[in-house]
Amino acid sequence: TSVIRLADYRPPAWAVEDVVLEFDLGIDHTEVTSRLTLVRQADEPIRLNGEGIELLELTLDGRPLGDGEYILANGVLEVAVDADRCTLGARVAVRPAENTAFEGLYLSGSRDRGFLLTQCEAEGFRHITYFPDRPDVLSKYTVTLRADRQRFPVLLAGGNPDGTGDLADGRHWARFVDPHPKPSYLFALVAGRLERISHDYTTADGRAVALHIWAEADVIDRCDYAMDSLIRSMQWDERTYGRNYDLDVFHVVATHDFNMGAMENKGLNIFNAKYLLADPDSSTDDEYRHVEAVVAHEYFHNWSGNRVTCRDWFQLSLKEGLTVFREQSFSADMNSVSLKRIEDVALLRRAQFPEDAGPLSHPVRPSQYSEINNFYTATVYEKGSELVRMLAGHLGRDGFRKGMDLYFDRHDGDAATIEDFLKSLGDANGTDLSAYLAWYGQAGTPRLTAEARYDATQSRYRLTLRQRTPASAGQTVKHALPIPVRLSLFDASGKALPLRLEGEATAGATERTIVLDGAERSIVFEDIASAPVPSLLRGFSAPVILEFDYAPEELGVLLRHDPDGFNRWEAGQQLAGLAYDDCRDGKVDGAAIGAWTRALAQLFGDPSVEDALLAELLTPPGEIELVERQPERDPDRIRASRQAMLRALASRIGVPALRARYEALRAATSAALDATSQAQRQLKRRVLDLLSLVDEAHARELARAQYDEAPGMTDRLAALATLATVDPDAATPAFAHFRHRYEGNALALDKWFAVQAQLPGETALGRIQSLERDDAFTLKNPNRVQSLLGSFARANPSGFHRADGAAYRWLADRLVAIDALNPQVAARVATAFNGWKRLEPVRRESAHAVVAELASRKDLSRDLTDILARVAL
Ligand code: BAL
Ligand code: ZN
Repeated sequence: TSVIRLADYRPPAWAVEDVVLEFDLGIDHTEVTSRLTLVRQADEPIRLNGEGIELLELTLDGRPLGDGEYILANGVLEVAVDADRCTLGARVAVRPAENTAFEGLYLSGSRDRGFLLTQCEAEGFRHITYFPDRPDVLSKYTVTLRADRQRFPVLLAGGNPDGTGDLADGRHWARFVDPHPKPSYLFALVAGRLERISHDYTTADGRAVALHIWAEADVIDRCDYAMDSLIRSMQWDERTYGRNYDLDVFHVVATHDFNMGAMENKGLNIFNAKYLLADPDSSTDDEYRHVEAVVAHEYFHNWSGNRVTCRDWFQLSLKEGLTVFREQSFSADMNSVSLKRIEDVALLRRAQFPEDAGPLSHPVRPSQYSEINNFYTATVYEKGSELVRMLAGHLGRDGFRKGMDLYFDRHDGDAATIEDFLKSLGDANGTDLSAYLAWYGQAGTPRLTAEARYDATQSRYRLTLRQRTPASAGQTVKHALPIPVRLSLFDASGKALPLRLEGEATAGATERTIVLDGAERSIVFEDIASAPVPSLLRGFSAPVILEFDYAPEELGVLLRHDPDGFNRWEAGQQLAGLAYDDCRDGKVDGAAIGAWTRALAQLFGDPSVEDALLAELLTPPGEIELVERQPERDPDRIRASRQAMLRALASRIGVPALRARYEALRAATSAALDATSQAQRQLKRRVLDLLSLVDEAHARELARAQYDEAPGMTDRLAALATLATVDPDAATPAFAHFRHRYEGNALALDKWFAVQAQLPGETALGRIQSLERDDAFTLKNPNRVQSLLGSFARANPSGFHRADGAAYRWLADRLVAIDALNPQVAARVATAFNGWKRLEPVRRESAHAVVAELASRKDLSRDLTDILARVAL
């Protein structure tokens, strides 16, 4: 397969000033007529991309072109033209119902009831018509849709409405004009039978905007929370960044058939139903938060992505990292700053750190790719957001806002680069941020080591910071990066000390940010009366792995006293990591496990600790994160050690305290969605899980009762998961009940599949195979595939990595089948093989055999081939 390189970028040879599109829509056959106004930028032929479409007619300035007047080869249509300006017309046919890859124009749902929709990012538009399908070609779109009125009563495209009307034979039409130039990946249309909810919104700058959320009739009553979230997002972006919406209508559409989470098409966002629908009976608290976050994310793209887009796909993080950062800030403002930070860092560690430590590791701005669909990754999104956060931290709130204003101002209507972004932020603040560019080009998670020396005679504390980034896939030479380290020092009683650095006249604040911008830096704090406990990298001020040789009791001090909610949790995580080391191989013995259980038992009984934070503190790093602590991984042993440490914690807290806490939380149970109620549910779940380790019979009864009594999905699903872990047999009737209760509710059934897919141990594969035979299972639906195969392969280490390799062989078989339908989905599931090299030898051998065999096949898609080729290396 061919490789695209950042270094080879060249501006487009032809600009497309405007695009006139007409669609004659049909499920089996859709005809697309296009008229492009092209303007020469370089002395080259016109080259348009097109894949899987049938060319019916081509015209140049109205004159039909014959066979010899153009070249059509390898997905590129080439027309040599003398003039500097011309109109190229094309008529093509596409087949939506046959499009199982969900890229371009396709059918969601059944032939007789479903609707038509598009997905164009990154390169879907070339499946709709011939076009220079690259993000730096921005054009004005006029789109007319024509279809049978009965079958397709609702016709939508991006832009402002520009007329509707009837046609002969029961057909009708609707036209849309988008005044904002946009790249082809932001084009969208939707046609079918859909219901809507609406809201009249007025922007801060006075524009009346009709907001519409569209969904199929059976789920339209589950869109209210998304509408609330949209309104809050619009208000927040006006308040926080001074950004207003810029069209007269804003459509949002829900579909069950979608490869991504959602898509920010201009004026017509399309959502995977999973991130749009929410109701207490079928959605968990986490899902409510996800809906709020994804609605905000897609809305925020209207500026960070649409008004200012990317020059090329290497710059993907320019819009994605920035928009994730904006979304995270919004969610923090709507909920809790420190809980949001905990959630985001936990995700980074669970998803991005392993990605960056394996063969799929790549920089936030990759330098090459062979399939761009495979770069919608945790690195581009989540690590990309961390880089923006460092820049924002560097500039401060007002400075960052000034920088963002200049970026939006300067680049409105542009296809920009990461350099443009850094330059705008820097110029607005009279500073040079180009040193941060190195973060965008270097893969791998830096290791930050800190070493401390306390000199009692001089009351001085010296901290030496060093950095090192291990070699990563295809990148062996690493450079020092600017690493902002926010820190405080505490005395043994937990009091934060005023900080005076060597050479400074007076002590200042109790928190400082030190930037490590070379391989090593030492700093000396004066007037430190006794050996302090450092709180380092507060708020997770840089996406690195911190190594500092804490004594367990020092972490105990931070865990009890650090006012930075994130670092308090972090101290607990670090201590849990040490405690885990004390629980390896069946022994449960050492200072760390003692300190961890003691500190948590104390916090458990402390009424000043909020429920939500306590629930987080009671959750040690997961099995996937703990892998990082073990050079050669054996998922069974990791799981056993983790269970042993949790059992030690539960014993320390004690059955009476756990039971009492559970009963108190049970008495408070409601379906309310406020933060307090959510926190209670979350803590209740943690308490029940702990209880199940030391008081099994009673926990089983509680879980059964919780399932029966649950007023909403959060409690119901938690009970099901606990019951299944404690006693799989006892859980069988509950699973059957759930399956029946939610017949026809796709999102609830996804959770039913996912919970079962994550049940650990040797029996997992057999369970998966029988779930595959359930009537509701299909390889054609991406959410269903993720809920069963994705959950199993990625979130069930002990089940997937069984020692005999049977699950690897089974997954390989399924990947081939999925790939024939939907290459993007197959490629995503295949990333589960990313970590095979670090498995213990027996598993490594069988994983390697499976990966190598798959990688040698010649009949797989470019998406899957690309992942396998990199993973197999
Ligand atoms: N642009 C792809 C989906 C998203 O990140 O919003
Ligand atoms: Zn995005």
